[in-house]
Amino acid sequence: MTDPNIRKFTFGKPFPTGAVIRDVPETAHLPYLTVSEDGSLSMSLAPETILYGLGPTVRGLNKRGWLYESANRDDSQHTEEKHALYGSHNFLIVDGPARFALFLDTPGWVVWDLGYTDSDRISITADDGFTLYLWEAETLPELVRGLRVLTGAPYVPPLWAFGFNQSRWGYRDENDLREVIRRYRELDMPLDMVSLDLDYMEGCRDFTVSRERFPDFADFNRELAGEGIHMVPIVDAALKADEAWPVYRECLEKGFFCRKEDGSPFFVGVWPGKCVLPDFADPEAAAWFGRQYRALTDAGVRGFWNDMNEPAIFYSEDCLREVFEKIRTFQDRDLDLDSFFEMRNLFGSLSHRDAYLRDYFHTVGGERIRGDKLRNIYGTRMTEAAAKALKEQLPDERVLLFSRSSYIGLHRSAGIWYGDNRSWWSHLKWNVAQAAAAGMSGFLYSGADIGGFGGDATGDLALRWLAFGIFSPLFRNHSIRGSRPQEFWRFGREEAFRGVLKLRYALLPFIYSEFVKAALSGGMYFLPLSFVFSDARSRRVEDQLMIGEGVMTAPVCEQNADGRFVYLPEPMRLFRMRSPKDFDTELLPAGDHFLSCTLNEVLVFLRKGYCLPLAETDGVRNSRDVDFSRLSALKYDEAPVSYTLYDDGGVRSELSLEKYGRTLVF
Ligand code: MIG
Repeated sequence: MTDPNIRKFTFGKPFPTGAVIRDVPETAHLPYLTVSEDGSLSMSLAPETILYGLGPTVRGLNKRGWLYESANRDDSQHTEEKHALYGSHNFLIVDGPARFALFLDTPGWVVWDLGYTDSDRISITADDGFTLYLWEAETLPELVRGLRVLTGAPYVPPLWAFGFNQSRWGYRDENDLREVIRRYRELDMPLDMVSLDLDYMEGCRDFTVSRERFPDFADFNRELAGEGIHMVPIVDAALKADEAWPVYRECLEKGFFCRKEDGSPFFVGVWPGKCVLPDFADPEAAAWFGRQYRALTDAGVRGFWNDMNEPAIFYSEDCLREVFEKIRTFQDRDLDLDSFFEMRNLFGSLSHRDAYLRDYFHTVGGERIRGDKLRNIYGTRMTEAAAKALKEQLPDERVLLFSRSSYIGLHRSAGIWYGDNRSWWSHLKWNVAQAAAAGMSGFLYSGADIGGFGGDATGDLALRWLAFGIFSPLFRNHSIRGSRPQEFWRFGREEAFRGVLKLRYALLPFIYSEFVKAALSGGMYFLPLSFVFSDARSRRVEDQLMIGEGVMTAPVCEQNADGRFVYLPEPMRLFRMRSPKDFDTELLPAGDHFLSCTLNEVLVFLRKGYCLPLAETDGVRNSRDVDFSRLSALKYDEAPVSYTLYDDGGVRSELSLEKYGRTLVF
């Protein structure tokens, strides 16, 4: 494969995001797009053109017909009318008579009108200067590979990070965690990780652990590690403004915070109460923040999730004061419709205002840059700082790191999760599109909260979601405090949950190998059908995905359905799997099929010439127990097939992953 011919076009003075790692010569002329005087880019679309990309944002796989914003935002209501979520992945594929991809590199606001105002036109407008990269290729995977050539290879976490992660906002102490782990163990349901949410900290202060709830954290970590369980604590972006806390004092003394125009700290409210936002755009401040992770790595922690780094702001100190002043004027008034809602809105509109980003400044190389100019790389800088520091602290180990906010470039250092989805069937279906879109931009290690974060899950939703989730590299059940408990043993049907969870562990060698192959080749782990097959129908399928080139999954995303329609672009062998060993199978011709799928089943499809290797899962408690050297395989027919398997060679870091590949014949 030859590298695509990438063209580069600069408009204005873009702030360097660090996303691009390759030198590309500047061109004066751009194909396809018209550049207007204000830098807006536009082109007309043929009726059949499909648009892909933009990462795991709102709506489906084909991005045509909606207006999207690159504006990293903490918005927990992921409804269809939204325009932006936590990450900005300015990568777009245009797949029509013209087939090309572009990456618009700018850390500021971008509006993507993708056939929203006029269904046959694209118009892209950035607030600030940008660098545009554009390239063509024959195939969709080749277009994705172009982005990898430009921005580098994805992060590969250690093997244990591909195990199952049980999380919940609300596990308060050692005993809560012990109980969760005990139940999984008792029911013979494998588990690799438990996430720690805000509850583990001392008053939501990053890098602290509550003494009361975790009397000896290092000791507890050792106890769990002995059982093959990793604790994965959360780290929030903002730091509590508490003079008695050394981390905050140091942040103040060194001036490592975002500032108001007058140079004083920009105080905001987040979980801990009054906080400062560390200035991650200042390399020294970022490095200092990274060093703080040592408090937890010293206690044995090897995995983290970085949250609230859009940055999330509940209120700014100044705006809160104004609101309180204003609210008094409503007291004792006869409130009519307008004034009542105006009053109600005063508090309601305080959170996550875009305007806050214009109220604070970063300091970069002595220069002041307003918050909104760098909004989309704030969380990326935080997480890159963590990744760098973790490498220094643990030079011989690969660690687990994933973030909520992201920008392309971060895919080299960490994974992402898709934030606060809900226990809705529509969000299960949306997860399918998100998984493929995240992989396009390079975030191979990513996933949604399985079962849904907000709201109350039901057993059938949890099972159906699990049936898709077992293929997701980041494989985590997470839910909000106060919601219906959502661990996989909360809903009865234990045999069904166990069978599907075990299937994940049987698939671990396959999942890990396909992941590594995608990472090494500049490819994707999950692929839309159109990335593998060239027929017209495949281009419109949004609820079935390929895993690598040979395997397809088609989750049931509808309540009370006893099966679903599945489209097969070519003959495939269906495995209806209830556990690694309990399944039935049939050969299906190309075309449309209604396939039954009971709640305890997972539909797995195999192409001719491919196989699905499976590990033994009897007695498997976690990824440590999975034996990569004793595999069987599901096959399309009797003909021998070879499979390239990757073992992770342990958690050692300076690994050239290529080294661990070997070919098996089944
Ligand atoms: O505003 O730490 O997306 O996973 O459980 C909520 C509490 C803050 C948002 C994260 C979610 C996490 C929650 N956090």
